[in-house]
Amino acid sequence: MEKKFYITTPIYYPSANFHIGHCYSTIIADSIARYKRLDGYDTFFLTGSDEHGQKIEKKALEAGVTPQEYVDKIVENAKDLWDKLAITHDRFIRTTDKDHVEIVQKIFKKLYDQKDIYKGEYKGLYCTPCESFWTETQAKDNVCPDCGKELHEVSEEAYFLKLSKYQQRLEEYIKSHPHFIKPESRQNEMINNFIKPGLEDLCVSRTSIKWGIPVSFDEEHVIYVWLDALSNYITALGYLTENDELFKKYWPADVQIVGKEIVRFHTIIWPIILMALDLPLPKTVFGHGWLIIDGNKISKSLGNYKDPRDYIDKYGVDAIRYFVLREIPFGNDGNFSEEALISRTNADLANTWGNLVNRTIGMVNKYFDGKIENKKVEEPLDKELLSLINDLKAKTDEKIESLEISKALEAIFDVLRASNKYIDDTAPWILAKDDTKKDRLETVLYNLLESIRITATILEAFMPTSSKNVLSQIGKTDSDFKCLEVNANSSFEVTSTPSQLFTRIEKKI
Ligand code: ME8
Repeated sequence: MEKKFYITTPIYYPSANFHIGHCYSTIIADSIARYKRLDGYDTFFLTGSDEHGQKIEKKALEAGVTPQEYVDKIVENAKDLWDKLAITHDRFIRTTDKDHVEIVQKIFKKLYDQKDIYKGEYKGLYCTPCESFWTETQAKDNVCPDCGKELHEVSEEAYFLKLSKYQQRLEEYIKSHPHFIKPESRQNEMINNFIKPGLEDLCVSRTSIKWGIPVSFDEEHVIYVWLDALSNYITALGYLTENDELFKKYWPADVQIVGKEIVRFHTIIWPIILMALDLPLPKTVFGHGWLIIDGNKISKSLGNYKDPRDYIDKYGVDAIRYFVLREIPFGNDGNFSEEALISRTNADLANTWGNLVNRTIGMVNKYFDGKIENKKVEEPLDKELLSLINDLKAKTDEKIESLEISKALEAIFDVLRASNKYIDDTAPWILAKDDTKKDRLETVLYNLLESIRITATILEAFMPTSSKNVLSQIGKTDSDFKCLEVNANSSFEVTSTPSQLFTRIEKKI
C-alpha cells in the first residue's frame, strides 16, 4: 500500500499580519511534511486563513475597507512570509474560497437534516477578541479564560450543535486512543476540565454578525466561526464534492498541529463534528506550547513582536527555522529572544555544522585536490562514528513519529559533534605528513564526507537551503533518503571554492 501522510496547521486569523508564533506552528508542520516527503510518503500539507467573524468585521471597519479587502491584503502578506520561510504547503485554504463556502453550507445542512444541529435561543458570555463563547462556570469574574478580556452577555436566536449527545463516545475514544491527543498531559486536561463537567451544546450560528457564511436555508444566520473554521481540514480535500479524490486519499489526517490554547476546539468540537458526519478522527492532534517574549505569549492583541521578516533578513531563514525547532521542547513553552537565537546559531550552526563542512572540504582540497574515494584503511575508532551515523535515520524516524522535533535535531547534531571530535582524534594534518599514511588519511576524509552527506540529507527537512548548499559543495545534488547508511564504495568531488555556511554573529543586537 502507498504510504500517505496528511498534516495541517491551524488556519490563522488574518486580523493582523502573522507573527513568529504563527511561523512556529507552520515551520513544525513544514519540517514534518518535508521529512515525510523525503521518506517516500505521498504527503499533503495544508495551511491557510480563517477569515470570517466579528473581529475581522471590526478591524475592516476601523481601516475603512471591506472585510474582503482587509483579509486579501493580510493573506498576500502571509503568503509572502511563507515563501520567505521556505514553507511547502500543498494548499493555502481561505475560508472565503468558494469551494470551502459551499461545502460548509452542505455540512451545516447535513447536520441539521439529521438533527445534530437544531434551532434554539442563545444566552451567554462572548469574548470578541477570541471569538469564543463561554459558560459562567468556565469564565470566572466575567473575564475570558484565554485572553483575560471582559466578556459580554448576548442573547439571540441561534442554531446549536448537539455536543452533549457525543460526550460519552468522545471520552471513551480519547481514553482508548492514547495517540489522539499529544502531549499526553493534555488528554487529562481535556477530560477532567472540559468533558467530565459536561458538554453544553455549541452555538454554531449568529444573527448579529454579517461577515460569515450564510446558513443556506435560513439566511438571517451566518455560520459561527468554529464550525466554519474546523471544517477547512476536510473542505480543502473536496469532501462532499464530486472531486473528492484527495479526501478519499488523505483523510483522516495523520497529524494536526495546533497551539495549546485551541487543543480544546480540536479535541472536543472537531471530533464531535466528525463523529456526527460519520468520518474517522485525525490520528493525532498535537498541542504545542507557546513562544514567549519577556514572560508573555507573543500575540496580536499584545502587539509585542516584530515582523518575522526582520529576523529572516538579519539571521537567515535556516537559523530561524532551526532556532524555533531546536529551542522549544515537545509541548512546552519556549522563550524567543534574539540573544538565545544568536547563541544557538553560533554554537550549533556556525561552530558545529559549518565548521565541520568547512574543515573537511578544506582538507579534501588541500590533500587530494578535491577528489577522494574510500581506501578502506580502517581503525577501531572509526567504528564508533560509523555506527552513530548508521543509527541516525532510525533515531530521527522515532523522534518525528513522537513529534519530538527538538530531539530529532539533537540526534543529528550529536553526529555532527562526534564528527568534529573524529577530526581532532584522527588528526589528519599529522597523517598528511607521513606518505605511508596517505590511504588512511583518505579513509578518514571519506568517512567525514559520508557523515556530512547523511546529516545534510536528513537536515534538508529542517533547514532546506543550507542542506542543499552543503550537498552541492560535496558534489551530491540528490538528497536520497534511501541511502542513509554509510556507503563503502562511493566517491566525492568537492567544490574548489567552498562558501561559508553560517558566520558567527556578534552579540550586538
Ligand atoms: O486560533 N506561540 O487563529 P490565530 C506559538 N483561527 N504558537 C502561536 C503563538 C505563540 N505565541 N501565537 C499564535 C486561531 N500561535 C483560529 C484557528 S483552526 C481551525 C482555527 C499559533 O490566528 C498557534 O498554532 O489566533 C495557535 O494555535 C495559532 O497560531 C492561533 O492562531
